[in-house]
Amino acid sequence: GQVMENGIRMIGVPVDLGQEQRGVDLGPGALRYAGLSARLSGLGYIVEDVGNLPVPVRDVLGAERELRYLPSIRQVCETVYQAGRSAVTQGFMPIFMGGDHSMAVGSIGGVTDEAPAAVIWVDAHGDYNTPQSSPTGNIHGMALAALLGEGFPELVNVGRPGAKLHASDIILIGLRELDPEEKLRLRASGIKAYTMRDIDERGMAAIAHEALGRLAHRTRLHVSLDLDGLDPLEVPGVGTTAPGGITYREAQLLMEIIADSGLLRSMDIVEINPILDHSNRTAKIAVELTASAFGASIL
Ligand code: 6HN
Ligand code: MN
Ligand code: MN
Ligand code: MN
Repeated sequence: GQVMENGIRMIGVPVDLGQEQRGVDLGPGALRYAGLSARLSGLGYIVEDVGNLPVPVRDVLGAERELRYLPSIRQVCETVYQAGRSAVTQGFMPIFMGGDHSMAVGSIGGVTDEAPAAVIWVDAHGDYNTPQSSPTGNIHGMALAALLGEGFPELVNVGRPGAKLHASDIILIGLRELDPEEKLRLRASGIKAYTMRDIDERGMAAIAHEALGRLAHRTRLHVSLDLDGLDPLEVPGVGTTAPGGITYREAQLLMEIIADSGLLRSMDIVEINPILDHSNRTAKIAVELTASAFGASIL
């Protein structure tokens, strides 16, 4: 394939099927209107927006509702997987614009098709439920478990059979809301998670550096940024809010330290719900955080 140095490929994934609130499917538009492409090209990248991948609208999927839209989410994740795999093969750094977090099954699967990658998963939640442990049944709360080979086989086997990550490849930052069984599962998993308490006690800089150190066995990094990891007072445009989150400044610092590592190769920006937002504030903040992760500096 065509090799392009310094190329970023924006891929819209307007999926809202992994959860119940309406509006998350509008995330890709919100990020475009907040100027993501121009912000990144201003940093010197060649930016290509390939538009939105095909995603079924839930209003026409009536009978799938009782299946929690699993067949459609699987199909979307297959499409996302191939788009991610192609971007990497062609030398682009993909940015997947969600959509809810269920699409990470495809994005992280796709970017690890040729070679493994480490993942920093910024989230209030663990997204580590199985169909058995989930109190809601919402598939966006199962994405990380599926990537580790647990839960619906339809999701575990997206793109290629089996787990896409080892527990040691993934670090959670911003955790503060787990379901009871999910908590037991996460404790037993070997996944390193930095909770809000860790951030409060030790500071984001120490945690960011330690996280990167723990992922040093990999040469490529994917950041999965669930905007609900930030405090909902700062980013009101998310569906699954949990109070007491990462501040804008802490998130900026994390992204700046990630940029310094030189390892970032791909990113998800998920769970933005413009219907719940004020003046596209959440997408604007997401654009600034993405720019920082890709090397924007103040001075
Ligand atoms: N997310 N633990 C809850 C559930 O329904 O499983 C919330 C999941 C949130 C998922 O925000 O990506
Ligand atoms: Mn999430
Ligand atoms: Mn979340
Ligand atoms: Mn509001």
